[in-house]
Amino acid sequence: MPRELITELTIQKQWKQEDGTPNSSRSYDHCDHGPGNRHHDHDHNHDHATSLCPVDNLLFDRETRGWGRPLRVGIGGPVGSGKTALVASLCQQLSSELNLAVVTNDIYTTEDADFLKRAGVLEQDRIVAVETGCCPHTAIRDDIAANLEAIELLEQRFPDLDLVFVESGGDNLTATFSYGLVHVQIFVLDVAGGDKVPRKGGPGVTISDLLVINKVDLAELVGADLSVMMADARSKRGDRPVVMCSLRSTDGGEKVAAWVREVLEHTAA
Ligand SMILES: Nc1nc2c(ncn2[C@@H]2O[C@H](COP(=O)(O)OP(=O)(O)OP(=O)(O)O)[C@@H](O)[C@H]2O)c(=O)[nH]1
Ligand SMILES: [Mg+2]
Repeated sequence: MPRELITELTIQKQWKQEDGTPNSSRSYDHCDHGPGNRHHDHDHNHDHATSLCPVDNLLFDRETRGWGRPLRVGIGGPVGSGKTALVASLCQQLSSELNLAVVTNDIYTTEDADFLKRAGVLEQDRIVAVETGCCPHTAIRDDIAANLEAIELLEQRFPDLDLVFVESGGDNLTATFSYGLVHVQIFVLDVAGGDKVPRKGGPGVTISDLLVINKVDLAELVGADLSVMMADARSKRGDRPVVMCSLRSTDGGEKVAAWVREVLEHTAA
């Protein structure tokens, strides 16, 4: 499998200066594609995951709401796609540099919070479970009170929190977070669900701030064509970023962690 496919992150660079004009002089970690340039309109082979995040593409309305802290990052996606594995990976990578907490959502249990506590990814009282008792999307989009209470509890316990991950219960392609609950949202798909899934669309696929296509290690086993998945994801998402990974490998979530760092950096108050 070409390594480029596994690590590729497409990012639109539309940074603007204070007068609203594109900031073409801004320096990037490596390649600046420039405003409006589509990824791969050029002939070179590199990893885009450390490019600056496209803050201007984020859908959260910062003009009226402001970013505030802690930054709240929603993680949604179908059942079993790897949301908890991603939360675990992000906590392991970021906890030495950031003050973190996690809210998990399960319908009838505290399974995912228990898993994260057993795995020791954070101190136990930094992980709070919400038992939704209802469809997962209801608790992250329509009636977000229980999740807001969980975040408030964590903010009281840890007044200097930098970031809270909110993991949705496993749902379907219609699930999205309310922007009253999170600032940015990541949607996680599973290669084993079939290479058709990105082209089925839905708001998680099309407008999440970052689309993660996980379990690339299973592609051959399930006959999934990763290039089809990437092409379909791009065509659904335009220039919104997509990353492919396997959270089975220890460095599987690195690109997502890099994206989170960049969002944090560029949403600083
Ligand atoms: N092969 C493989 N397995 C993975 C990968 N990521 C996660 N898994 C496994 O997939 C299963 C489901 O992962 P979870 O992280 O629990 O998925 P989830 O999306 O949180 O599941 P729900 O919260 O129940 O919707 C677990 O057995 C993980 O170990 C991956 O990249 N490759
Ligand atoms: Mg989970």
